[in-house]
Amino acid sequence: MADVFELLSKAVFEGEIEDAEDLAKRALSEWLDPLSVIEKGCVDGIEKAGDLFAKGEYFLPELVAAAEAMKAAMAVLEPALSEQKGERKSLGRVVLGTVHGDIHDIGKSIVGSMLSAAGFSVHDLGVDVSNETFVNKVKEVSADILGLSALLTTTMPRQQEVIEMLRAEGLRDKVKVIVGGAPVTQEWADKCGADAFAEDAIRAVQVAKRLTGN
Ligand code: B12
Repeated sequence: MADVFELLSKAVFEGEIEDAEDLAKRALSEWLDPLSVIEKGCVDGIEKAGDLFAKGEYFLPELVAAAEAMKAAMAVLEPALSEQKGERKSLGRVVLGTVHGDIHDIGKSIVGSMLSAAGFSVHDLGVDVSNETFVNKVKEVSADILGLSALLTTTMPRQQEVIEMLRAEGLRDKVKVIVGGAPVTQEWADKCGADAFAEDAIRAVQVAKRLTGN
């Protein structure tokens, strides 16, 4: 019999919104770890949809449906992730968002939830965030970390622009910049002047802790 991870992956992959939501609830009622459910269920399903899209076997409406199903499941799972946080002192202030021209928010939001669950105070600016908005927010909250997400090769240059703008404003040595997103690599992180790269949310937490001396 298929387990809840497989069923959830399939519901996301097929863009079945109600099934995805119900299966996420079922997973929590079975006391499964929310992060495992996200990774083995939701992420597995959305990646399968992405693979078919890349091969030209899935079209945009199917990809959108898969993303909607994933978001419905995430809406159930993310509060459970945050509950693991408990009462602890903040490990630091993080400003996070997806760069201008890019509306992919699923991975960025998982990173935000995980950082928050780990004890960071996260200011999530959402998607399609202008370079100025990032810099202004870093200034406003005296951020320790700025996390920039980019899912498109065409929007990765925005990460470098934000870093250059921080430098121009005299803020570059006050905040650590972490870049991420599917096309982002360590090589790009070095090239664009970031302090670090993390390929997934778990590593993002490890890197954020290292950079803030926690
Ligand atoms: C879902 C999806 C969509 C959804 C997004 C819905 C939403 N609300 O987010 C929709 C349908 C809207 C969409 C639209 C488009 N998409 Co799209 N999409 C995807 C898909 C299938 C999955 C992305 C995803 O959510 N993955 C799951 C999450 C959990 O993984 P993740 O995002 O990589 O995040 C993890 C890590 O990267 C990292 N991370 C992410 N952010 C950050 C930030 C920091 C600071 C750190 C440290 C780490 C980190 O941690 C995360 C958690 O582990 C990818 C394919 C893929 N495999 O990536 C294509 C993909 C990214 N899209 C693609 C394209 C081309 C598009 C469109 C241009 C399509 C079109 N013709 O219109 C538009 C662009 C719209 C825009 N302007 O942004 C291409 C990009 C190609 C490229 N190299 O540039 C991809 C790779 C598909 C493909 N193979 O062709 N897309």
